[in-house]
This record gives sequence, C-alpha cells and structure tokens, in this order.
Amino acid sequence: MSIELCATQPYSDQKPGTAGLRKTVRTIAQPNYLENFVEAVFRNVPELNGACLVLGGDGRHYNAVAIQTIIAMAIAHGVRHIVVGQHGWLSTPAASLLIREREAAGGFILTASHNPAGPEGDFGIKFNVAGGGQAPAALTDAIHATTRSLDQYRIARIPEVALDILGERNVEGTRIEVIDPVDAYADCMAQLFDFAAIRQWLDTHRVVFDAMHAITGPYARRILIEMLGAPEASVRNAEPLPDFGGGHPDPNLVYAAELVQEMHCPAAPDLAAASDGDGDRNMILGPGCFVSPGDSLAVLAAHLNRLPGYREGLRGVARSMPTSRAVDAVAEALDVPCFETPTGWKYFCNLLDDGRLTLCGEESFGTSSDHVREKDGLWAALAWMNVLAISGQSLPELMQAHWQRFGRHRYERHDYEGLPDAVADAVMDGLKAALPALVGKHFDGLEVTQADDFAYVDPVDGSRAEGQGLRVVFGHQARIILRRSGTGTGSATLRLYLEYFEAEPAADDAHLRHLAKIAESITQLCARSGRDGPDLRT
Ligand code: VG1
Ligand code: CO
Repeated sequence: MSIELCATQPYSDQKPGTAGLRKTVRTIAQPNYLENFVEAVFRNVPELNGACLVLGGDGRHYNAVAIQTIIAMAIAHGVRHIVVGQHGWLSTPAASLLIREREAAGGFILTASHNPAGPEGDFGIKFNVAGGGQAPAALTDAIHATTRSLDQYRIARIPEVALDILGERNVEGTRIEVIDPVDAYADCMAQLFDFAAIRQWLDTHRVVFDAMHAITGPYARRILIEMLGAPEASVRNAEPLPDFGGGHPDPNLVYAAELVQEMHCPAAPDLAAASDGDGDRNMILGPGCFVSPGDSLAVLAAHLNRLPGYREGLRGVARSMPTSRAVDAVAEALDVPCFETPTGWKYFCNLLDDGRLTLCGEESFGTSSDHVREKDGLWAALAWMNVLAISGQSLPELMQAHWQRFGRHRYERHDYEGLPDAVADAVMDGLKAALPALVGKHFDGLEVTQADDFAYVDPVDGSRAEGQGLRVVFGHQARIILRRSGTGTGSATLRLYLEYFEAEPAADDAHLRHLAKIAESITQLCARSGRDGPDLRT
C-alpha cells in the first residue's frame, strides 16, 4: 500500500474553539495545515483504527479539497469503513445521527457554521466522537497539544475518490461508501414527528423555509416538499452553493431580514423558519411575531410530550448559561430537572448520553433533542409545525398563551465585533474585577443577588470548565451576562446578553431597554470599547 510519512512543521494556532477549529480559508490552505490537525485527531483517537468514520460538510468552498485529504489520511490510519455524504455533503445534525446509527468511532464535520464562505471566507473542521457528540474539552485539549509538536503525518497516495456517484468502492482495503446525505435523517424525522398531522395542517396553512443557500436545502426539499406535500415555493434558496450565494447564513433578525419583513405583511405565511450554514441553527417566525430562541425552547419543552417521538415525557431539559430562563419556568411546572451548562453544544453531550435530558437549547438559535448530539435546525422547524398542527392555535396565539401561563422572559443579545484583543481583555478584566463589590447593590430597584465568573462542574464525569462568562444576576428578575465569543477567526467579539422577566407580559420592551442602560453602567462596555452601541442585536 502506498502510505507515505510526510515531514511537517507544527502550527501554534490550532486550538479548537466553541465548536471545532475555525479559521479563514487562507489559514487552512497553508501547506500541511489541515493535515497536521487531522493527524493530531487520529493520534488521539486510536479507536478509529479498524473502525467506521463518518465524513461530510456544509458544502462551502474548500469542502471538496479537505474531504479528499481526510479520506487519504483515514486510509493511512487504518480506518476500515468511511461513510461519506454524496458531493461531500452532510448537515451537522445528519452527521451526528449517522455516527450514532453506523456505530462509527467518530466523524469529521467540515463547517464554519454561519461564518461567510468562499475563498476569502472561513472554513472549519470539527471532530465528533462515537455516539455523535462534539469532542469533549479534554479531547480537544489533547488534540491541540499534539498539534504543537507534530513533525510527521501519515497519508495514502491515492487517486481522487469520486463523491458524486452513490455506492461503495474499495480503496487500498478501506470500504468507502458514498451515501445520500438526506436518507437517514429524513427517516429519523418521520419517526419523531406526526407527519400525517403536519401534512393535513399544510393543506390549509402555509410555511416558508429559507435554507440560505447552505446545506439544509436538500434536507428541507425532501422532507417538506416530497414527504409532507408542501408546495415547491415553500423552500427557498434551496441549492447549497460554495459561497452560500455571497450571503451570511445566520438565521437571525439581521441576516434573515427579508424573511422577517415578509412576516409583518398581511399575507404572511403561518410559519417561517430558516437555518444556518451547517443546518444546526434555526429561527422561528409567525405572522407579525419573532420567537426568541429561549422562548422557542420553552414552548417546545411545554408541548414536546404530545409529539410521537416524545410521548414518554421529558427526562430533563438544559440550556446554556446565557440562554433565557424561560425554559426553567416550564421545567419547574412540569417538575423535570433543568441543567445550566456553559456555551457550546459539547457541554450537553454527557448529560444526553447519561439519559438525563430530552431537550436542550442555546440562545444562539440552537435547539435539539436526544435524537442526535448536535443542535438541529430542521428538527426545530418540524417540531414547531407539529405543535401548531395539533394545537389548533396560530403561532401568535400559542405564544400569548405561553406567556400568560409562565410569564415572559424578554431577551436580547448585543454583539460587539471586530474589537482589538486588548480592548476585549480590558472590558472583561474590568468587569471581572468589579464583580465582588456588586452583590447587594441596587440599580433602579433591581438588587444584585449574584455576580461571578461562571464555572461548571459536569455532573456526569466531574470535569470542570472555568471562565465561561461573567454574570450579574438580579434574582429571578433579570440577568446581565458578558462573554467572549469562541468561534471567530480574526479579532475579538464580545457578547452582552440581557434578560428581564415579566410575570405579567408588558406591551413593549421598555424593561429591556432600561436593563441595557444598567448593563452599560455596570460593564462600561461602550465606554471602554469606544463604541456607541453593538454591531448586531438579535
Ligand atoms: C456561538 C454561540 C454558541 C454556539 C456556537 C457554535 O459560540 O454563541 O451558542 O454553540 O456559536 O454554533 P460563541 O463562542 O461564538 O459565542 V454553530 O451554529 O457556529 O456550530
Ligand atoms: Co451552525
């Protein structure tokens, strides 16, 4: 067999962030950059030798190049069976599902999520472990350590593997199976949801799903149009493009502004949803109504046990620390455990594997259940369709009823992007130093009950994560949180999260506006960064 040991130089910047290694295409395309990272994964996951590996990505620029490299390296590292999506495509949740179903020892998911794509855009590589979950911090730390001293990698010299044709071939003793990227995922969705009820609901209701020229197009087309009978026009921007059509496939009020605007017109559809680059995020909209991700999680928690895949009820729910506490209120009413974890889906995985969770979510437009170990955009859209189909209510009616019962957690996230590292550090350090003196202080009638740097001890394996965000808590009433993003590829981004609880839902967001002012006086974010306000408000 033509396996080569290639000499290489280590790179010092291969530390995975919130969700894998994310870099500009220019960085990734440097000589041996990708090879080094992949080699480090194989060295730290010896179980891959003789086992099955899942492989696919969001179809962005460089996806096709990277897949060929990984196939050749997998063969050299003794992988017995490679399951790869046709055209090199797999959405993040579909990849997680396949790792589970095929009992693979792991999988590579090539994506930089919603970050812009193309030669001048970003690329990313994520390794998920057996069971489909994101690599835990201990593993990503070990991988990073290996990359710092690497001087050789192993690769098979093989001709390019054709990925457009479905089927199996044998290359140097490794079975390469090119699969339809949608099949297994679509089957799973049909098991979890009441497709007959959704089909019937779609006879008299209209949905729009915007795939934003990213990976969910083929998934949404198959499920919504072919399986559920929605009209062709229901799925927009359905063709995955290497540059995502030049857009920014981040489903939020800013980057999906057209869809948001349409929902305020008299002829608005009954439900609109959008997903991101790799298909794990979701935005849910109703006529004249945006469902904040924290509310979406809470509503699904309240209704999930009425859907076929969840009839046994919820074992527990979880949210990332900055995510609104709307779901906590539902968990309390249902008497199910509610966990608070650091930002990043990897922190849910142990709880899911241990059978403690059915549903989890993040404020960053991420929701999913125990069917996979990733967030799942299309799953969330289908869950909402199913809930609406059986509730007989419109989306705005459902929201009103929810807030009446549980109260309303107003929520906003403010992103300050493109900050020099030193400025971001100064803001974080300044607030951190001020935290101890804040407890007991009053700000316009709100009393600080807790102010700390969030640390988390995993209840399953006892591992500890520190420095996960600075939080100022005003009892059940409000929270202000500040943390630094771990997914950027250049300068620093700070995220300010605001949450205000209204036991009696108010007519406008005046409480939140007021909280934003308090947040500035406490964090000095604008003052210290020299900005007038955030770059992005979602
Ligand atoms: C962001 C979100 C986080 C999410 C992560 C990956 O991380 O805040 O909730 O898990 O992106 O999502 P950060 O560190 O930039 O705040 V995705 O859709 O990029 O895989
Ligand atoms: Co994503």
